Amino acid sequence: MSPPRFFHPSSTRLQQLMLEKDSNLAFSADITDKKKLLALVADVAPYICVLKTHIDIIKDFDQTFICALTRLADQHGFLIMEDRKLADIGYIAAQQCSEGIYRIAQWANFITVHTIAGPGTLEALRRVVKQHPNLGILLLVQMSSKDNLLNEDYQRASLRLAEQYEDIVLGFVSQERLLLDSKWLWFSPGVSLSADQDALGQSYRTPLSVDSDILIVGRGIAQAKDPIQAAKQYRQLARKQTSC
Ligand code: 5BU
Repeated sequence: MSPPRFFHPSSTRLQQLMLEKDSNLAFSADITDKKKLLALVADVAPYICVLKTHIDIIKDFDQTFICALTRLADQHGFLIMEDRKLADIGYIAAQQCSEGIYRIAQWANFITVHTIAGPGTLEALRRVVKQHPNLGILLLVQMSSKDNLLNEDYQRASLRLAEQYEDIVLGFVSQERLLLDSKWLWFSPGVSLSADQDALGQSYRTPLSVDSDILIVGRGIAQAKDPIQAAKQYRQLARKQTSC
């Protein structure tokens, strides 16, 4: 079976967008008001190839939000990564992915998944992906937060799981490239030019010190005085890191 990076519709489209838009930048739109979120996304959309969401923090969520977001994605050319960090037994993870009010599998191109519960989570998600072929899985192997518990044994075991489920796993959320094989996509959060930490354990590196395919920036853009200018600057600095 060929690895998903080369045939999955979302990884193929992502690599196309990265080239077309000359961007390795993901904007993490961690904003709780849907109108404000959509307005900011419209502003920075020309400079990003991925929009990362936490759909469950939006206080006025409804289906019109998904319509507006996917319209923006089509209009401006970016993919949507829902940072849901699924971590439960397969039976529940599958439902969290496709049911409830969010129905993530219907609109997300990527969803993040913890490996803590073992292969059952991925076994169940394989069934979801069969029904939603645009959805790809990103496994969390490292985190940016200070003193997190993802030790090296855990990371190695997670990488092995990815190999077993390479038909649905497109890559990783990580702080560095842990494998040389170019079949995987690497996404890195914890990127900022203006801070080296926040008050709650987040730790940051500058774009130039991160080697990854996609650099994820949240508050560095959202809380900048001029978010459009900030998005342009992060895009410029992030694209030097590209290996695609
Ligand atoms: P920030 O505003 O750039 O700190 O936002 C970072 C985003 O990336 C936020 O949505 C986090 O949930 C997400 N994140 C992270 O910061 N660190 C990690 O290790 C992972 C995700 Br995985």
